[in-house]
Amino acid sequence: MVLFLQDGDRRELEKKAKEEGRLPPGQSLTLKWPVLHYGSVPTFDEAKWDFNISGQVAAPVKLSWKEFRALPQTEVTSDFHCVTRWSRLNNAWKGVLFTEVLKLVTPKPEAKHVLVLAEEGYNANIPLEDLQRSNVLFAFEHDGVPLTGEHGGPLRLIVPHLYAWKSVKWVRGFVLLDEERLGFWERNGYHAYGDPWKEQRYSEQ
Ligand SMILES: Nc1nc2c(c(=O)[nH]1)N[C@H]1C(S)=C(S)[C@@H](COP(=O)(O)O)O[C@H]1N2
Ligand SMILES: [Mo]
Repeated sequence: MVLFLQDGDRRELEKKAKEEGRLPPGQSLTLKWPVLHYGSVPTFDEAKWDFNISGQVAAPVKLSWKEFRALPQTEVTSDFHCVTRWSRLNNAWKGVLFTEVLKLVTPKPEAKHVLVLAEEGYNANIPLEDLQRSNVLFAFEHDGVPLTGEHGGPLRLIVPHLYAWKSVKWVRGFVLLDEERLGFWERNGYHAYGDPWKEQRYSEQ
């Protein structure tokens, strides 16, 4: 009975989200927060953790956890769309804007692409200008509580306007590139860009 009523609520909210143009084509609304990733949840060891910016920059930068947490913080609320067809709306993220982190390096003029790096070799490619949007951030808090390990804690990237495989969990840095280098899912059949509003789920090949 309780489940039935909750699903009624969900459907009402889903209808509203569709009417408001908040739900991309082929997506359904979830009120829960599914956990989805490849591999196992890495353990966080502050002493070993660092954040690296390299590639097409004047000089590479390495930050400790303390240094990263000392950067200016922002809160951004955004929607989250997974290619497996669920969307979660109104997520309140707290963290450091990508543009704030980028200020720490001097990108070379040819830096146009980014490969975002995570624990255990996971990565995702994103154009630099997409990461420079005002709602793209490295988050360590969600809806007022610290990110749990299974949701990407201590730190994950959030890129609301692309499918959620680009929102890299357990992020450890990024490489600026002069040409596109495909990431983990992008090499395995997912679309290189991944716009949910255009249903760019899979690559054409
Ligand atoms: N490091 C890493 N980040 C990742 C993934 C992954 O497998 N590894 N999966 C992505 C996918 S497909 C989705 S839908 C979201 C899921 O985030 P959530 O588990 O917090 O809902 O994380 C993304 N970030
Ligand atoms: Mo996903």
